[in-house]
Amino acid sequence: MSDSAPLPAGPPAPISRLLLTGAAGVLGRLLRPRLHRVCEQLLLHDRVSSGALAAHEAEQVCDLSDHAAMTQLLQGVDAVVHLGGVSMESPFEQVAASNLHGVFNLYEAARLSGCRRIVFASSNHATGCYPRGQALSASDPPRPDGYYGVSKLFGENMAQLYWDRYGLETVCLRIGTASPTPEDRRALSTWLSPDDLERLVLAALLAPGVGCLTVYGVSANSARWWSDQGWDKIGYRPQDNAEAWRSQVEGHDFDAGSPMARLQGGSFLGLGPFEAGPA
Ligand code: NAI
Ligand code: 15L
Repeated sequence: MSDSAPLPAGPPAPISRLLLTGAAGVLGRLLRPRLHRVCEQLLLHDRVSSGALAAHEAEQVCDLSDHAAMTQLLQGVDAVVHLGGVSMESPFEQVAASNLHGVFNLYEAARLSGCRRIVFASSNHATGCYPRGQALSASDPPRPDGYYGVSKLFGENMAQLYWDRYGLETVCLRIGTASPTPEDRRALSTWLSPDDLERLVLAALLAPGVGCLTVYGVSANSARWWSDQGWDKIGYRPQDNAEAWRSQVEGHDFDAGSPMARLQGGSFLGLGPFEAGPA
């Protein structure tokens, strides 16, 4: 975070036009009905249609990698919840198109349109190569567990650049495992409940004067690895705790000693490399 950046001015609440990218995805569908109370119009974006629209909704379908379409999409947008993109470890070209070029297009379009705030869905996979159990804060050096994690760090760096140079505010959320309930042992540490996801995203959207900030996005899990650094700046107070599911899920884990069991990134450590080569 920079102290010398231009004076912050978050989006006025309610926000006139809020853009939700990745609206057709898992988290997009979850957040869509929870965002309308903070905006006058919710503009849904994805590369596929998000279905029938409510009165306060509009939609534009285009690819994040289409520079001209993204420039047009951002016209009149006050704030963005950016969920769109490749959401799991994948071959580099796929990650690059959506999460590198797509993020560049989003930030350039936001700068040109005068958009004030982006809430960027980063990921815990930015630090997925740390051992399980190691306490981390967003100030610790990154240790991405794949191209996907690297792409989220690219997004976090774009956020810092566009704050320092252009005064565009971003809250980067290093989301853990957002799901209805925790489903395995790892999620006892990484789980983010749907209600806490809503609390986190609304806090990141509406808090005044955030500048550029990166926080972990996780519920109040007793077993969580990640610090609450930055939560006070946006007023995020998680209410849920995965511990309530311990007896059902703690037996569900990867083979002991495997990278998936040893490292925080879990299953992503079992994906890739994607090109054939020497064993
Ligand atoms: P998802 O894969 O269900 O949704 C992503 C959406 O982005 C999809 O609807 C897809 O069509 C769209 N998309 C992908 N590439 C695109 C492109 N080039 N142009 C336009 N649209 C494109 O992912 P999910 O689970 O909803 O996650 C949302 C965001 O949160 C992602 O950025 C993901 O990396 C991040 N995240 C999610 C976590 C989780 O637990 N679900 C954890 C950490 C981060
Ligand atoms: C992510 O970044 C993914 O988008 C999501 O599908 C989950 O796998 C999550 O991380 C996780 O680490 O559990």
